[in-house]
Amino acid sequence: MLRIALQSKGRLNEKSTDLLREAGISLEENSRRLLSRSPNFPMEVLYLRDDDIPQTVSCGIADLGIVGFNEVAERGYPVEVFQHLEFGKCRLSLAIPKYIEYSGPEFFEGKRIATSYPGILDRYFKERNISCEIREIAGSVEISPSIGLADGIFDIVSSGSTLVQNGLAEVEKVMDSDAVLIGTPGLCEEKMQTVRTLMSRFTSVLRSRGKKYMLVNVPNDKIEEALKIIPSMKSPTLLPLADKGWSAIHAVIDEEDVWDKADRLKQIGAEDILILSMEKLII
Ligand code: PRT
Ligand code: ZN
Repeated sequence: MLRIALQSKGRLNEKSTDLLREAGISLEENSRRLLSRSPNFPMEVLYLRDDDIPQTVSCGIADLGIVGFNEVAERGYPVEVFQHLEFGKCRLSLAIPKYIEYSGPEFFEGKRIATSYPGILDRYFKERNISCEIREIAGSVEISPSIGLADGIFDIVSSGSTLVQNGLAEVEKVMDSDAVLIGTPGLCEEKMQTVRTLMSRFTSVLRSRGKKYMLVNVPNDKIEEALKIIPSMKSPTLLPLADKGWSAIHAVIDEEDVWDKADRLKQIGAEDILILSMEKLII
């Protein structure tokens, strides 16, 4: 049985439990429980604050965890990063008041920088031989320059609107982050088999996200042209229609391309374009 640590509440909680459910792993609904066992997969879930997940996994109290890569990098506990999960995407950046001219990372020499991620920032400046004063604060980092606590900040940025609201400009991106599946180093073979099953299910779920299934009828003499518009993952699925001279093509396409591809297919004489949601893509 594997134990996986998930964030108990916060930005990654819902997306982590959604991923498990979409991978066919049922979870008990009672959110007040700290530990809950899946009824249909050899796994129990331990709900923790995200700050505690890397250490809990590193020392083997949990075998696995889902946490922001930023937390893994900050805490520095030895863990295996098994898989990037493509949600919780953000970046960690340096920002300064927008009216100040920025000359490059040397700007920060001798400056005070407020952050909740002192470890990552310290490494960044040491690699560049820049010495500055890192002020560790737990929250509301972005107001530090306006109250005179710091000359700049180092924080998580997603849309960038928090920086703009606080009169700050992003000047250096230090790292990208997303949620990752981490594991205790050196898990036994029996547990690793379950981890591999889990990762392959996660891969299937992630692959099908943002994808649609398209069925389209095309005149036979337009098949070649149509296949250039909707290249398939492997060999295309081509089925003859009862109506002679016509065929149906089935293909998996990116959701964002649906309208563009449908318009182009219609222009070459395609008809009856059907777009379906895709639940899983198991390869
Ligand atoms: O209670 P617990 O300790 O478990 O949670 P927490 O409050 O420490 O973390 P939480 O839930 O806020 O975030 C969990 C993880 O989500 C982070 O470690 C990141 O990996 C990831 N993530 C993704 C983010 C953001 N996007 C994000 N935008 N974490 C925080 N923010 C905050 C950021 O701190 C800043 O205040 O949002 C603001 C910036 O957002 P924009 O869109 O205005 O740029
Ligand atoms: Zn936290």
